[in-house]
Amino acid sequence: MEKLIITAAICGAEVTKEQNPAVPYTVEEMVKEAKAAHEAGAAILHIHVRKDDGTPTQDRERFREVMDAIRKELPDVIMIPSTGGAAGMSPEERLQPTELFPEMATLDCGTCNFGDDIFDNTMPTMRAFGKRMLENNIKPEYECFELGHLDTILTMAKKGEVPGAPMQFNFVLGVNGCTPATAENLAFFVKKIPAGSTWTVTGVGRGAFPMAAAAIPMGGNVRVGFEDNIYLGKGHKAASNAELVEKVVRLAKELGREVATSAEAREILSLKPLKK
Ligand code: KMH
Ligand code: ZN
Repeated sequence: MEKLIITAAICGAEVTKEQNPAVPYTVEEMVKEAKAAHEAGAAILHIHVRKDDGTPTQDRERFREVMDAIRKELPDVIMIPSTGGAAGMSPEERLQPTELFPEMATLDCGTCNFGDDIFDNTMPTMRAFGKRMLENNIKPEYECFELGHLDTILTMAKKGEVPGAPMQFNFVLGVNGCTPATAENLAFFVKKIPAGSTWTVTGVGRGAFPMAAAAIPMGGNVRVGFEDNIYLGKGHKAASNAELVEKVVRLAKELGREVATSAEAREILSLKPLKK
């Protein structure tokens, strides 16, 4: 079995310092959380950015500032900026980080409820995002919140509207209003992906560690972080993203699976070695 790739989603667009004071907003806070999460075992960082007051933004220059600052400290880490942004943002706004030519970026695979909001990903939006990623040579991480999202993106890949094999999927399970985080649902998603693909599971809220524990022996990869969950255990808030990553590393150790470095993750994901 390949080594386990752990992704840390360190700030997201929705979670706030009111919910957990350790959620990073400023560039300095982002670098500190990124560094500690990477040192704990995260080969990948999923990046959203905030203004200093916590407002989510997809501003290209804020992404540049944050990603350059992280890159300075972590020369090997894989960064996957978000093109999802926050619910309600326009497609043009959301696409800005792709102008920085990251090696990967998220591509959300369909519209869904997102708590009380609608996370809007129409077919024309997804075609535009796929076109941009083809043009800018960006490997998408295909975010699937519902089973229909997976079917949609596989059809688009067949038509050449989005980058094709080898595809990397992230099954985001447990968002309020979307597919629940159960082992049964996860297994169903995994069964549907083409051979040669790689996949990650993100369990939201209390689904975070059960989904990690399910994915590790299945050969899948795991995302954790404040974007998805702020608790280390029932009623116990994590003091950092690193604590969430450390818990996944402990689970992997108990289950006998080694954790991948960023260089190993780059190979597993068929990314080119980083130019330095
Ligand atoms: N913030 C969510 C509405 C992504 O990063 O591509 C969407 C999201 C997905 O976080
Ligand atoms: Zn995200």
